[in-house]
Amino acid sequence: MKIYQSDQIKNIALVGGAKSGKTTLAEAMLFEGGSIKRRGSIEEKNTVSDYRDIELDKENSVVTTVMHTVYGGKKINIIDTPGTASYVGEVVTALNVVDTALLVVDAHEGLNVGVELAWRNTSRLNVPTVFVINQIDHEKAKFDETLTQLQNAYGDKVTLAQYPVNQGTEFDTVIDLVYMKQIKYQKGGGDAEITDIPDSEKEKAEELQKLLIEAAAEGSEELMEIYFENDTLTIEQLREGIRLGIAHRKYFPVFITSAKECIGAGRILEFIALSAPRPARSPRMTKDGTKEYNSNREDNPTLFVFKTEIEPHVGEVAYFRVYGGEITEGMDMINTCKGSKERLSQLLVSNGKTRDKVTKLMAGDIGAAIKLKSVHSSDTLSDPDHKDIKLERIVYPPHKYSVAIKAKNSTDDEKMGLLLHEMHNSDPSFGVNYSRELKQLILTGMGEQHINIAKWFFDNIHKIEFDFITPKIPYRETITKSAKANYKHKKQSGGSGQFGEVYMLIQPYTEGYSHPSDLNVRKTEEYNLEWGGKLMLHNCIVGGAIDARFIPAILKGINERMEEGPLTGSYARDIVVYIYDGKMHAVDSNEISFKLAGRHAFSTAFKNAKPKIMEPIYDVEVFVPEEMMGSVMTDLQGRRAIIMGMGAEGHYQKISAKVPLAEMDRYSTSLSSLTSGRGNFIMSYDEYKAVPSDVQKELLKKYEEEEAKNED
Ligand SMILES: Nc1nc2c(ncn2[C@@H]2O[C@H](COP(=O)(O)OP(=O)(O)OP(=O)(O)O)[C@@H](O)[C@H]2O)c(=O)[nH]1
Ligand SMILES: [Mg+2]
Repeated sequence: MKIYQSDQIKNIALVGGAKSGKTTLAEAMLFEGGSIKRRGSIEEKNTVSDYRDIELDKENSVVTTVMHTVYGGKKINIIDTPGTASYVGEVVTALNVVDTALLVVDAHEGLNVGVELAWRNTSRLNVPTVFVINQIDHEKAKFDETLTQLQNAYGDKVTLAQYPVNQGTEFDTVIDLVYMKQIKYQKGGGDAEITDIPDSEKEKAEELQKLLIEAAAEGSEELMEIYFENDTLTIEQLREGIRLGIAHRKYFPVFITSAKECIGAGRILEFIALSAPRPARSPRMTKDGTKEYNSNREDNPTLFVFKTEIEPHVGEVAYFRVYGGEITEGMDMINTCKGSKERLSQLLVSNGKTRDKVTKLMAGDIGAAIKLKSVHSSDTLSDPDHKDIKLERIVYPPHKYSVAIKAKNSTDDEKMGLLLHEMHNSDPSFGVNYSRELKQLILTGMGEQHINIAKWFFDNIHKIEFDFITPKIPYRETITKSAKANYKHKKQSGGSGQFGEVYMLIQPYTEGYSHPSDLNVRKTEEYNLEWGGKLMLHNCIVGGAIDARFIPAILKGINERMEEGPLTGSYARDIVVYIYDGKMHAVDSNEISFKLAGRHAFSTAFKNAKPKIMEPIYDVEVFVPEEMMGSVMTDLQGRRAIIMGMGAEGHYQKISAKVPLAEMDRYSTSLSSLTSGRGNFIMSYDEYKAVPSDVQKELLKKYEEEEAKNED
């Protein structure tokens, strides 16, 4: 394959709502660019992009797919992304490494939640965006309404570059406002007939072209001046204005397609080749913020791995974008994030599962490598002279859904763990973590469907039986008043015995607490607990009643009990302990005796100190269309939420609330069904708070029942 220079490369991602036609459009583009001889379809299960078993089974995209074609002498790298909302991690991956997004809008759906989500991601990641209104051939296509919705939502810089002359099943003709020509297509592809604009369309076309020229003139001051002077722009000036406007997200052109009938895909490729931003438009910073890599050939060879995927019969494939220099086959590189050596024994460019060898890739290009030793998403590979170059990692949205998973047969545990880690490596927005505290393997993701990918693989490929379980809540225990207790551990068996006695007082920890007046604190130890909160230990022993060397053993006993709180077995926190008296025996006292005495005394004191169960409270921000506020609020109140505020945020209303984690189980699914998928939310940990007394009662009862079951 030919080697393409940085300025001959364009990188685009197809984003948008589910089933808008992204994969079909990618297929049409590959066909128009001559990369495939025959177009596949979703229905026939033979598209280049949706080739994985899970995609063939579900008939939609699940994973980003890298493809490329050539048009007008430019290599166009195309990344197709899934539109299903909870696969958003894949969209974020793609948008991190492309220079333009094609936001595909389904003409009979109009502006739906998928379009809104895609728009939010392109604007958050500042990716230049071109709208493609697809499915104009659909019998229910409503082009004008869709355009108005887009302009109302995203402003009048959403400007037509084309418009359809007809729509619905007869659709075959568009007016191109850049060329000011009519293009009549043959359904299914083939040469289009380009003619002058007929009189019947002239007035409309001129009016719309004026809007296009005005938008383009805003691309630069120079063009603005030319426009004021001449009241128009030449086609070159128009192109320049469009190019600048897109690159700075000041202008969002709208194109028209029927991907299914292969109408319009070639024109978009031509537009991308001529007017879409170059790779230099999207630099990537180093993690330490000292250098920006902007796809410059003069820089040292640097590539950024944005995705890895294990493929049957091939092994792990690493997809990367070159951000500096040129990369050649056989090159030795350093994985700067891991400090390991990697040889690029094969350089590849891919079209779905088809991969071709290349000898060289220039800065700005996208390629793949196989047989690397240890490379993960967001790793940087650099030449051995630049071991410290680490490019900024991809940042994924916080997870919205979590579930605990348990293999039905414990012999599957290890295999299941490995497979889940593989999934995480290939899609870092899918998390897997063993919680030592909860003793559960927790999966986290962007939504229920995201987590269900694991289910699909276990059911269909690996045949592992498992259960999804509601994750336990990491409760905490603490006390609300002070209490005293003592415990004597005494055991006599044969020769030497065990003896230790401890007197302690405990009280709640709050900042600036004061000591009881009758105790004389001799030594203080402060511990920041691993699970949050504090333990303060005060030694108030007088007259050597307990030797100082036994204090660590007492602390150990207390710690053991704090790790498994006396109420429900949850971690205890925020407690002040005073050890003020005790007894020891010259021969029989040892560490184990004092550990046990400390543990029991603490346990009794804890139970007498009006203990409370605390639960994690989360700050939750919910974004909903105004008309759905009522039902979302009612639902939140049913979740013991405290509403902190409400206000407009863009086209949405934002509700801020504090909600107990225990009430957030499957919230993404509930919110989605309450708002027909339009609602969105983020949540972050805020603080621990005591649970209401009825909840405490219930939790105590549940714990007792579980304990009784375990003893049976
Ligand atoms: N009538 C019509 N149908 C289309 C067009 N483009 C795609 N379709 C159909 O719409 C359905 C979805 O197409 P896909 O290409 O899978 O859409 P997608 O956006 O990739 O979907 P996800 O990957 O699930 O996000 C399929 O049945 C296609 O045949 C079009 O231009 N016109
Ligand atoms: Mg798709």
